This record gives sequence, C-alpha cells and structure tokens, in this order.
Amino acid sequence: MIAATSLSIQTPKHQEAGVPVNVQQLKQRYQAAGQGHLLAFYDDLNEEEQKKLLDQLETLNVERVNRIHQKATTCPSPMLNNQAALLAPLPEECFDSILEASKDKIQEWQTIGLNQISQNKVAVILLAGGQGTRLGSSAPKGCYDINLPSSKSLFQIQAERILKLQQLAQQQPGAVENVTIPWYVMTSGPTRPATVAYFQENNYFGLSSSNIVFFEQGTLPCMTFDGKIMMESKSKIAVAPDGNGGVYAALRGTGVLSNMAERKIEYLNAYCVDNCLVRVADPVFVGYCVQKNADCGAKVVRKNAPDEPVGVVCLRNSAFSVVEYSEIDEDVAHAINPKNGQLSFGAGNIVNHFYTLDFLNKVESFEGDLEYHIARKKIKSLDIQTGDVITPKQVNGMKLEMFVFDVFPFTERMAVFEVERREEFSPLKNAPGTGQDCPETSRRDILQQHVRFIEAAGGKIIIGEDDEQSEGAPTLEISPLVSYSGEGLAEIVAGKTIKTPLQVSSLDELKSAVF
Ligand code: UD2
Repeated sequence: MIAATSLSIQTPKHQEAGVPVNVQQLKQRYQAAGQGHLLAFYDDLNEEEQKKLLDQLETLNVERVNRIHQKATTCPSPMLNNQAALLAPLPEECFDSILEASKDKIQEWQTIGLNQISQNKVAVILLAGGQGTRLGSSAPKGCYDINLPSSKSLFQIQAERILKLQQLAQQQPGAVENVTIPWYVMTSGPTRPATVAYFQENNYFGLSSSNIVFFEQGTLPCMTFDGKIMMESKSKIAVAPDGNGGVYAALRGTGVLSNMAERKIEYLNAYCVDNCLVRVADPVFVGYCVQKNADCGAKVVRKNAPDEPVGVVCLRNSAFSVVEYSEIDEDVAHAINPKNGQLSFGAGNIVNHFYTLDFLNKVESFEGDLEYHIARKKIKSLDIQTGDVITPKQVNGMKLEMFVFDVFPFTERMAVFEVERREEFSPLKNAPGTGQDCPETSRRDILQQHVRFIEAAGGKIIIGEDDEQSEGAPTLEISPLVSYSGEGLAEIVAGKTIKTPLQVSSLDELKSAVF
C-alpha cells in the first residue's frame, strides 16, 4: 500500500542548513517588536528548551504578527464592516435554487459535473483542522461515530461517497481509464497525527492512498488584547490554527496547488468535515458552477432562524461576502423581507464551496487584503510576571483566524446555489444530548434520508416491531457504496417492501431484503 502523501509548510532555509540562531540578534529583533518578554525566561531553560524556543522565534514573522494584530484591533476594514447600511441581501438573479429547478435542469447540471469528474478534472478539499471543542471530543471530528447501525465515522461515510461517485463517473461515455477524485485533507497541528493514523488504520476506507494528500494549515500566536504574544510555557509560544481561511496559504505553501496542477485538476469542492449529509464533489453543484463559468461557488440553505449559527451569503459594499453568525448585527439577522415574510438575510452558508484552480492560484495576489477575525478566548498561558502557567476563568486573550469565505469579495463570477436542507445539511457541532446539531440529529437526518431514498425509488417501508426507531427515525441505513444520493435503487425496490431495522451494505443485500 503506497502511503498517502503528506505535505507540510516548508521549513525556513536556515533550519535545513543547521545554521545556529544568533540569540542576541533575535533578542534585539523581538525587543524592537515589543515582544521581548518571550525571551524573559531564556536563561532558566535547558539547552533543548532553549533550542525549541529559538526555532519558534526564528520561524515566526513577528513583525507580520504585529501588523495582523494592529489591523484586526483597529478600525475594521470595509471587508469586516457589518453595518447594516453596507449590507444587502443576495439579489434573486444572483443565485439558483435546486428547490425551484426542473428535474431536467438538475439532470443537465449533474451530467456536466459527472463528465468533468470522468475526465479527472475534479478534486476535493476537506477542511478538517477544526477541533471538536463544542462536541466534547478530543479526537478529530471526522473520526466521530454518530451511532449509525454500521458505526461508520464521518470520514468513512465521506470516503465511501467518493468511491461511489468515482464508479458513477466511470460509467460516463468517454471516461478516462481510471476515474479518480483526489482527496486533499487539510489538518491542523492538533488534528494531524490522529487523522493520518485513522486513515492508515482503516486502509484509507478502500480508496487508493496515492489519491489522498494530507496537508497542514498554519498557526498564529495567541495574543493579549494589548498585543502581547502569549506563552504556553517558558519555552513555547501559545499558538492556535489560523482558521479555515488558512487553507489558501497552506495549499500554496505545502505544494498542494502544484500537486493539483500536475494532476491537471481544474475544479475543486471544499467542504466542512462535520456535515454528515455532505455530497462530496457533488456533480450537480460542480455542473452548475461550471455551466455558470464561475470562479467560486457557495452552497446555501435557507436559514431556519435568525440566530442559526451559520454565516449569511449577501452583498457587502456590492461585493459577494459572508457575514459570520458571530459577527452579524441583530437587526440584520432579524430583518424580514415584506414581500414574502422570509428572512431578508436568509442564505445560510454551509461551508461547501467550489473553486477553479485558476482562482486558487490567484489568491496570493490579494492575500494581504484578507482580514483576520478575532475570537476572544480563555487561553491557558504563562504569567510573564511570576512564570506560573495560569488557566483563566475569564476571557484573557484572542485567537486570530481567517475565514475560508473571505475570498468571495475578490471573485469575478460567483455562483450561489441553494440546496435542500434535509438532503444536504445536518452539522455536528454539539455534544450528545443537546438536541440540536448533535450526534442524535445527525443520525436521525441520515436515516430519514435513506427512508426517502427507498420511497422515492418506489419502495415501501414497514417498521419492524424490534425497530427502536431512536430519534424518531426508522432504522434503515444504506451504505454510500450502494447509492450516492438515492440513485440506482428503483430496479430493485420499485413495488417492493422493506422491513426495518435494516443495514444495507451492497446491492445484493438489498435484493435479498426486499419482498
Ligand atoms: C462554520 C462556518 C459558518 C457555517 C457553519 C455551518 C466558517 C468560518 N464558518 O462555522 O458560516 O457555515 O460552519 O456548519 O467557515 N476548520 C479548519 N481549520 C480551522 C478551523 C476550522 O479546517 O482552523 C474547519 C473545521 O474542521 C470544519 C470547518 O472548518 O470542517 C468549519 O469550522 P467550524 O465547525 O469551527 O465552524 P463553525 O461551525 O463555527
């Protein structure tokens, strides 16, 4: 088994050359940058700790960090100015909705997408660097078992959807010999080891490991509100992943963009790891964006409440933007369109984006204009006065992060595609038992979808007396290896009946289950 490729941000030249760091120069540089406190305990450290700290300080661009902090904490740039006056809902003509599209139109988009996949022009970027803090799990979110009858994790479900989609595209007329959808998995420092190990332990879920590339996003120092870089210990700067918007620098810095170019990839689908219903590399979405000649695309669902924790896709200063739920003004979130009584700002972002590779290559040219968002956090850190590590009870600092959708104002042709919530969006954000966006709602939404798959294919469901129907959903699980989005079932189930509980892992199993 060829190991999957693992790409990391290239280390600075001097470290490769083993050139010793000039401590005095470094001290002067950090004092000049107002961050001299980072070396306050240098003389207390042993040799190994001193080297670890110096490597961090040498690698860190402290002047850039100061600029970022300065920019993020002074008057917000227009890009982050969420004043209602600057915002406008998406004009009707700016997006299409699968809810209003004809079957023929959807079929047309799907065929365009499947054709692109059949020519090996489509790849996937999985944003998997987030830590499942709210979920209460220390493992990477993709490893999470939402308690399906199969006990499949989110990573496995997504891998099997890729496998099935490769097979569907392989059947397209003129398909290349070995249709593959390369899977670029972005991790952060904290999620990388466990993610790579999980894929290896599971033999890449049946995918060819040569088409799986792990790459790591960057980090940024945690900072106090007055701009001091925080320390985790006397020899270590406190850092945090730089947000899912770190994907662009990571794609470039780790060589992933070159890897995509070598594979002649033209279109990318980037998605959020924690959405159990995600249609990975969705041919309908890809086809829609390709037909619109879009350079960027975003899937949205209708917000179900003003305070739903999703960003809203809208116009800010007449440019496509997303206003994050943590930054939206109350009056904007609650604004109602008098024409239809719906939320004016109701296009909910679901972190499912389309890009052309050309556009991703252009991001570097405007990257300096991208903003950092401030997340106010309680950060375990070193008290510089006493040298003790403190676990704060109050918010005591900030993490600076970039948001993946902050490139949208720079697009030339943005496509926004509304999809059906119950078919495509059920995020896993909260711990078990919370009742919303939690493992139970994820399980319920997948099982209810599989019941709809069978009924749409002309089958009938009988709920068996021993089906506990937890979360109110009949226990019917259909593996993605059997069907990607409900296709290919009619010839087996039309006019037939299925009794739950049932877990279907192959078409043969489905054939033997119907009566
Ligand atoms: C995200 C969206 C929000 C809405 C919501 C729906 C952003 C910035 N916000 O909010 O608009 O769509 O999801 O579920 O996208 N991630 C990384 N590296 C990081 C941080 C996050 O890869 O440093 C990944 C994370 O693994 C996940 C995705 O980005 O796949 C979204 O991250 P989140 O779940 O922390 O974002 P959330 O729920 O605050």
